[in-house]
Amino acid sequence: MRIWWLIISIFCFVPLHAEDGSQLWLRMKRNAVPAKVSLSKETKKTETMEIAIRELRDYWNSPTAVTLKVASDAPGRDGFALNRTNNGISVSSATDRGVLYGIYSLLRLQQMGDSLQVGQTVQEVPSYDLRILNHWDNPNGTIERGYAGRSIWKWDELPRRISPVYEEYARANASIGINATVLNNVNAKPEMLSTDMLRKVAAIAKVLRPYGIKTFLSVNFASPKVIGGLDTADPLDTQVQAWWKKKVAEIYRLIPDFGGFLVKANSEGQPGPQDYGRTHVDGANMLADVLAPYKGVVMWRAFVYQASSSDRACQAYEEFMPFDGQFKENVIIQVKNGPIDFQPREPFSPLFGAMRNTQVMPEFQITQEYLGQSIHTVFLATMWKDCLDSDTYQENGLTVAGATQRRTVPGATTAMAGVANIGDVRNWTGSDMAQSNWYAFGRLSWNTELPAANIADEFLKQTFSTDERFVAPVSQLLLRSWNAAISYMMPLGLHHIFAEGHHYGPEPWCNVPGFRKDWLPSYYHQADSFGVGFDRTTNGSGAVKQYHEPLSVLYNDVNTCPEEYLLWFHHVSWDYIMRNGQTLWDNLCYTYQFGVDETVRFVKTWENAKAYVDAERYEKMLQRFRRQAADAEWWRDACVLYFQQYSGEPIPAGCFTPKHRLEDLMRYKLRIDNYTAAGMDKLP
Ligand code: BDP
Repeated sequence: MRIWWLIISIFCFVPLHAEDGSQLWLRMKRNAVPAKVSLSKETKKTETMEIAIRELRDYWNSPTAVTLKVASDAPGRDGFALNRTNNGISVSSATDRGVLYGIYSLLRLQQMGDSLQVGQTVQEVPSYDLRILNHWDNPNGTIERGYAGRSIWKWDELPRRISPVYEEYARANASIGINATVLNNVNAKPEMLSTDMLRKVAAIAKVLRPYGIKTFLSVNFASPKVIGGLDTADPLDTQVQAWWKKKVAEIYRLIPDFGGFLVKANSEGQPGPQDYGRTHVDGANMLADVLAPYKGVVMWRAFVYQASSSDRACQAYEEFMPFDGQFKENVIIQVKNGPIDFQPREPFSPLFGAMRNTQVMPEFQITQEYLGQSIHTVFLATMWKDCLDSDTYQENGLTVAGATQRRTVPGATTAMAGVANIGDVRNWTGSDMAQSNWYAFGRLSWNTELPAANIADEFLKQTFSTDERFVAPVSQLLLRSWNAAISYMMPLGLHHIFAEGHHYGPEPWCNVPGFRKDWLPSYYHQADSFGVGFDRTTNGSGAVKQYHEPLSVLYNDVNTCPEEYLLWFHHVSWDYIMRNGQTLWDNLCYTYQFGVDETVRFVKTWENAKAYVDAERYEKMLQRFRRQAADAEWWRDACVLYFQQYSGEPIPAGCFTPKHRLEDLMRYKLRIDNYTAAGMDKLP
């Protein structure tokens, strides 16, 4: 009788745990008996230290005892040392935060099936001071370019109710070294700075703080006017300055360790200092002065372009280079990886390395606005490495990583930003595989030297399975996925031929009457009966001149320009002979088809991985891989058939037979809610 009762109660009260992806890469098995963890004598038990102790007690499965130690001679700047002797393992750092990163590193080793040997020491110091997420979340709960539900910040309930998700978020970030976050959209609403909102922000900051995460806000430059009641937001106006001073004092009363502001000014309709005849320097330095007494920083975005006659790719450089050396030392210029806008593939922005007397930080987009959103699997570590490892040639061997990691002045802050792909769906990122990009951003901002392959392995082993029969093929899939996406979307340097507005599918023909021309695909592809591509050589827009030699010369010459950037820098004739002997037209067709073939192989790889993945995540990802393969055909047909109108050439025999007709694709309009997982099968 009793036993039956027991069985029935277990059945009723223990939920049958469906795999919903909510645990991300943090899937350690909880100990039945707490692990042996102690603090060294002089180490204080701060809140952060309590987290470190709790994590180890609960999840460190080894009998080897661990001692945590904060000591001034241990690595600083969030760094740590792990050291194993006969007496056990010590985790030491100059700060409690460093110890926290140390214990997560130890737990990662355990999850990966690795261990520290006696006598072995591991020392790590992060590449950047700030490893920061940028949420493009709005106060009304929507997310600009968000594909994983609504915002995790529940402003309506705050500060009364603190969602448990905030702490899960903090923990996930700390486990991969992320130590800062901007809570709201760069297209910032002025009311974000109202006292009411700031109290809510303070409540979030309080949860994030013990996990070593600093809170930042995006601010609207017109705030003194819109919520301050002033009739101007001119940065040189003393009343405006006084308003910011008072506002910042209020923020620091509520959030003593507040990080600072992120500003998108005079870009895509946002207000800025130029509205008053002032410059980016005037605007950024005014805010920097106000934040300086509190050690706050200003991250001022270089993503600015106007509907002018000059090439959009040139504008950030033209705007910011003349100001080099004029920004205050707590200003960091935040530069997108490429000169245009998070396209599938761009050369690195020429501002990297060129601004020598200004602190510059790279901004990457984790959310896949231009890379299949939360449907396509595109592992971005490969793409970010490509940028970070680029040689700027500004100085001997100075890469983008090197240029952004060095300090222009001793007190300056170094940083790397990523536009988050996080929302309130159970698995955080919509696609279970898209978690890998959040993971990769954290790991790379911690250590830009980490190979993409290591990051893929780490992610897969912790999130899915350590079985090599799973890890080896799926890791290959991830590593090839960026190149595959470029191939079926925009090969050979093509860019910005997306559908208008949502940017999910292809629309190289897009023409919206009255639209600015630099918002239309034809501005970027320039297809005509001669050829295709944007002439940015010295005969064209001259963008090549913004690169240091030898790059400027290399990019300028069609014969030496790397083929992956060919149509970025050159307008090339359809019959131009590529390095493999094919004409440009044929090569374009074959590359699109290669992209499609890759996605078909990805479906196969995933099907073969079935035995190693739980049924829920397997099924959901399978749907996505299939959708990606169908979308790749959609992209291929749309682009090849559209360009064929100009080239007048046939698709090479045996390359592929289009699945769609151009006129059908041109009529098709994707409704924004059609491409959520539920509506995936409604696409062409
Ligand atoms: C573009 C996005 C737009 C952003 C903008 C930015 O389409 O939603 O506001 O970037 O970074 O790529 O400011």
